[in-house]
Amino acid sequence: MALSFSKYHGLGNDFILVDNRQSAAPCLTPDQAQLLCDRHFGIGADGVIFALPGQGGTDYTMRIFNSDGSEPEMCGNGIRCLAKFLADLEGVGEKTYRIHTLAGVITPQLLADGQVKVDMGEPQLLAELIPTTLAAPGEKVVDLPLVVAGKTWAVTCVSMGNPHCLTFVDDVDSLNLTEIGPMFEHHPQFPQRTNTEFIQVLAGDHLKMRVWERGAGITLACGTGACATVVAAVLTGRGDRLCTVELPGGDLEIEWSVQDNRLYMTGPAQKVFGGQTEI
Ligand code: ZDP
Repeated sequence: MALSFSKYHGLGNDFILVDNRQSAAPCLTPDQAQLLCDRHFGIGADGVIFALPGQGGTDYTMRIFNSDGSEPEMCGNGIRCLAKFLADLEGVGEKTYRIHTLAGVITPQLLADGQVKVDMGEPQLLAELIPTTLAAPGEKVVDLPLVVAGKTWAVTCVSMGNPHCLTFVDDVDSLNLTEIGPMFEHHPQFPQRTNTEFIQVLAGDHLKMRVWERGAGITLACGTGACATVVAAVLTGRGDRLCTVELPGGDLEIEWSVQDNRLYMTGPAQKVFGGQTEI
């Protein structure tokens, strides 16, 4: 069967977008998605995103499979790409969408300059909501010790719908992410596994971050991770509520609003190409 797709990226975090507006279930299995994400045997991507009909009064539903076939609740760079994809399908320019996700309703807004600003919702901080067993239920994990690779790291945990474990370090470039990333991701104290971010404070409003993603490994950017980064920086007194988060693929502007406790993320989303593939 031939499948039409479009390829988009947000700061090098790349996705295969599928127009699935005709049915409520994704037209690919997790196994098929995993194969399409393979950079040698498939199209190549960090994940596959399905644009599905809306539910509960939303415009559309987003579902996503990671490149290993697992299904995350949310995807920050992905939802910017989805908003661009939908606007391209509909032939519109500036528009705000209400998107149903497994992490609740997320609202991306296409701006006049081509950037996409997303209301990413409120962060969750309680241990059982991450989920993690690093603290008792009802407590937060802020700069608590976690032993990985024989070293004690001071970690902060934030859920943006999906789990994040964040560590501040002096020099992000010197880390061997390929080695330590999987150890954080699969640590038994994260029952749903975890996305893992390492952050270097360049200034109170400028944070440099590298990510090891659950189900995808090293990626060039992570939108939910950038939001979680600013939350962790504020909670630990290391950064401001309005920050530039510098990722290997480029910068995201993140604001954790005092007024409504929500995260606002602004960044690019770019179409690369469209095509057909056999599945
Ligand atoms: O939570 C997870 O399993 C992530 N791999 C989902 C993808 C997150 C993403 N990189 C983002 O930008 O938030 C797409």
